Amino acid sequence: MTEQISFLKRASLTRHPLSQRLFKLMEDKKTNLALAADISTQREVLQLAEVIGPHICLFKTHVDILSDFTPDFGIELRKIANRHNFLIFEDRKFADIGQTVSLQYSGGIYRISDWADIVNAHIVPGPGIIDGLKVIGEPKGQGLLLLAEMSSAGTVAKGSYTRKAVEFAEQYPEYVMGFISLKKISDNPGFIHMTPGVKLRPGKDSLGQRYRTVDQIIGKNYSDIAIVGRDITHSENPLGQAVLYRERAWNAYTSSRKI
Ligand code: 5BU
Repeated sequence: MTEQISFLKRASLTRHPLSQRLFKLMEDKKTNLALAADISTQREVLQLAEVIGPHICLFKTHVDILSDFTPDFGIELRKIANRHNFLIFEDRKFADIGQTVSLQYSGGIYRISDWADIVNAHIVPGPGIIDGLKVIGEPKGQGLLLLAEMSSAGTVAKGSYTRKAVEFAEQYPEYVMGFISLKKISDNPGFIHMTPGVKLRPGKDSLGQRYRTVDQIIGKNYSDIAIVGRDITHSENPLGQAVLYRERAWNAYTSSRKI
């Protein structure tokens, strides 16, 4: 097992400007918590960002869930992100050829590249998908995460597929920031690992989601960022729950990194 390195040190070990910013803001704010805001109205999503913003490093959206989307959504969310110093991650999971994803990323109704700092992609199409997104995102200083593993039961993203994602990422260190994965899968300290499927207790939902705890994914598996959705958004006290998750995720990080 290689040594576990602090976020601050890792900021100097990546050439990716947005990864540097994310590592530094995590250390500055002392949070490695990301919120998954799977809510269907703009007002509620923006309200969540405003309230939980001071406690997170990253706000994850599914913009196509919104029933009342207008272009103001991206503008308003950006303002809140700038005020509370967090990044915006649109969990779009692109999966097509390079030419098509470049259009999906920059155009359509959502114009994701106008407001999201980070997007993600499946590697099924091959590295052309990275080239297609990079054309749009790199000039804007944005970043990409590759889906190397998924939290859902029966996922086929494992073994040689996961290793392929690492191989692809290594070819694009100036654009790929890291991975969605259940554990640390690369020893390159510049890559960031983010893990969804997190709850206070292990378990599952009725549609294949599987949950692990913060201690499992950050403390034992050396992932970096815990992505939490319903266990915060659907709790009686989302702010209190976010504060609790923030403490747990940060403690799991500080007690498992050495230098
Ligand atoms: P939850 O409410 O904490 O279960 O939400 C998890 C979020 O993370 C949700 O937005 C999913 O789309 C997202 N997710 C996931 O759950 N598992 C994965 O492997 C990936 C994304 Br990739």
